Amino acid sequence: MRYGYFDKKNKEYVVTRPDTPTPWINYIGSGNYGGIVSNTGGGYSFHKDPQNRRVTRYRYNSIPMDRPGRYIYIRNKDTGEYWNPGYQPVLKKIDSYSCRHGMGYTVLTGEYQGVIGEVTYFVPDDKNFEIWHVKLSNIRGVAQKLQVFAYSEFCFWDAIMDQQNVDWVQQINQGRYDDGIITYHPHHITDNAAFFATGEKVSSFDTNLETFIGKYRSESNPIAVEQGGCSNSISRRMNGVGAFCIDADLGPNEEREMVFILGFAEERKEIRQDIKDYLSPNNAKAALVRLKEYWENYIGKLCVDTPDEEMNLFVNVWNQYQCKTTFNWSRFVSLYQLGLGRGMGIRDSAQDSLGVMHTIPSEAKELIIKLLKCQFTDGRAYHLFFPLTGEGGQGDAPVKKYDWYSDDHLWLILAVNAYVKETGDFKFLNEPILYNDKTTSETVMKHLDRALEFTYNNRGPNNIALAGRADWNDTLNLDLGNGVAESVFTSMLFCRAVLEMLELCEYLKNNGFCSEDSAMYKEMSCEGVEPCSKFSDMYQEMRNAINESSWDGEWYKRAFDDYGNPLGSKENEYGKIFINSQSWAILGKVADVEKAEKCMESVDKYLNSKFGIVTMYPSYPEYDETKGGITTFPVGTKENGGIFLHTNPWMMISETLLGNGDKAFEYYSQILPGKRNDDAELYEVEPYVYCQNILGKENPQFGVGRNSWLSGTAAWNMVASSQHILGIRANYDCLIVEPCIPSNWEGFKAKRVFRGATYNIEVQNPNGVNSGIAKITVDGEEVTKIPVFEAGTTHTVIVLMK
Ligand code: IFM
Repeated sequence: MRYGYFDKKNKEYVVTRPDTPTPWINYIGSGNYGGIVSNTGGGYSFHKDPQNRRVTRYRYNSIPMDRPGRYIYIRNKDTGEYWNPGYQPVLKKIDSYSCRHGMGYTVLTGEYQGVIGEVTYFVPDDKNFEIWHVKLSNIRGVAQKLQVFAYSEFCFWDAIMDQQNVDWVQQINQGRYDDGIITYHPHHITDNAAFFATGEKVSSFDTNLETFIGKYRSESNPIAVEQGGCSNSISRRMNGVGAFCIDADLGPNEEREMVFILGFAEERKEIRQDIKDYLSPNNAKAALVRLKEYWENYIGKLCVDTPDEEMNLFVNVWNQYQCKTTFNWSRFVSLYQLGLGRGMGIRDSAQDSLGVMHTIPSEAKELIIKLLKCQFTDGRAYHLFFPLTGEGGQGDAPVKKYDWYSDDHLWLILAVNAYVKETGDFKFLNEPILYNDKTTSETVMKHLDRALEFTYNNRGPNNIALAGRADWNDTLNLDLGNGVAESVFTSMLFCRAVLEMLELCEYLKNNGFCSEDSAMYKEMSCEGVEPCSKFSDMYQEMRNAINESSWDGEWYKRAFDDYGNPLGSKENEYGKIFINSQSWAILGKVADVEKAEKCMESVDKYLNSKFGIVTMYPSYPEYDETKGGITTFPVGTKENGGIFLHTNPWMMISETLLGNGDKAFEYYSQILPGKRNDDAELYEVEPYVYCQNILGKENPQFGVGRNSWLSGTAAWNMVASSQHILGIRANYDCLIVEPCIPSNWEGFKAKRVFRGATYNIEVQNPNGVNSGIAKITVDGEEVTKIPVFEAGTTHTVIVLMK
């Protein structure tokens, strides 16, 4: 069954019935103030940090699900009937309903008894507040006496404390009202406040939740709405609400617009001044136009026209949009990750930066700097950090012998290299950055060097990387205290990272960047050993060690446990084969061609399924402490044999590196969320963004998706599709176009903005090949390399495949 459709022209997903199998959400805001809005108006808001600056509440794990939210109630004064444009929370069957999720905004529209209510939620101009623009239309030829109630339930800013220390929180919360502005703050805080405001004439208001709803009622039937007015309550204890009642009588066919503003103020005396330009409906609408322009510009750096409509839709709009959201919020705050405790993941954010590099590289750089500051002086890194304070943390995996994850620091190399290739900003490599001890500072390049050294210095009995608490797979917890468990995946990631360092150093050396007085050069050469040979030796050594210890005949093993036993081997009863040690054998250039092809065949044979490639097979049936978290999941779930989508683009890239464009595209296509639009009853999650996991082929609920939005799937699918299938990627001194496409494509077109210049690219595939280039012309001249052009210029690139 379908619950909606893509409106391609307006770049919106339109939900056409409110009872979606899970809340289908959107994000508003740009990474500072913002929040989540579901297709029925459910969700919550926060300022910079969902743990420490929560603005409104949300009840997870609760039925009725998806409450509370940003609610507009429309009440008919004559009949006393009331309803919501978004259906929740009153659940009145309305005459029509739609939810339009666009980039950075959501519009809920409902119609009931001749009144159309429309509410648009968005954050204007990256401010610390959000606008709810409400439009009421009386489409009947008779006057209607109406009231609008606007409602949001405040949260104590520390969202953990809000649930844990009710005794304290409920004694100190204070709600106040002053001429259209409700403020909410703890008693002892004199500057900050959360607020809810309107420019309309307020008939009545409430700041106390119990008064607005009634102690034994719910958001479905608040006493204030039922009675047709609020009580002007001032909350001196208990729970807070921002609630307004506005009279909105409409003549025949008359319309009325109004604006509500919900936000967080660092200085509460400045709220009125801060919001004054946004309170009028016209100004609010103008801000929405600016927001749409921002997003057009954001996605406009890459635009493709391929024979596959779904690919176009995702590369051009939805995948790019999702990448910005993962870039903003890592794995911190969604309807599945609660914005509590977890913070921004170091490995996650480093990977997320890859998905936005082509469009906002300077913001990516800022994030990368924060990540480098999370590194210890020995090269490893915190597992996560909190955006408000920049403080780091170590995550949840059990600590036995080691307290570090084996992979976090290595991803930084991929992120920095991608940044330099996109921008040509080599100076960045020489910038000093503090370590997390806040006193030692070294260049970016040295930070990366130290990351490699950490893994190199922490190898186990097979001379490959120790596993630590876990690697990319948070749930593979092999360290039991012996300290010998090893990760084949991390070893392969190390190979990839060291090759990227080598590539970078060779470029620097050959292009005069490594002068004797360059700080980074001096810092990196170790006891007189020149960096390029150092990295080349490190790579060879690790590659040999992996091949000697971990080749299993048809695929690579995944790890060795703390007793030295392999995981991901044909000698195992369960967990015989894992996906990541096959794809990364290719990404890390560990496998020779013969082994690489065997790995790919084995993945296709044992792991692939119609909804995507599972992480491993067969799944572990029971808990096993030698493997840890992975065996806490039932068979076919998440890391235990589920389709953990983040891993699938690594397979796509691997196939392209072997020249298999048909297979790469098959893997790409089979997990495109849009392809599940007509199958939403089974899939359950939003068809416009990737989810993190789909229950795998061994699970009785095979095909059900979960944990939508915040997943490395977004960035890596962006990389796989645009940089490897379509083959358009940045390099230090040129743009590369090296497609690996389905053989039945006659070609494709693309526009790519690179360092400010626009490249209009046409790829021609007259002989129906997957890969291989016969000729490239730029502005009519044959070239071997597509040059960097002056910003502001436009160029035509024609790539003729063999
Ligand atoms: O790699 C991790 C990620 O950091 C958080 N979510 C789960 C992934 C796989 O375990």
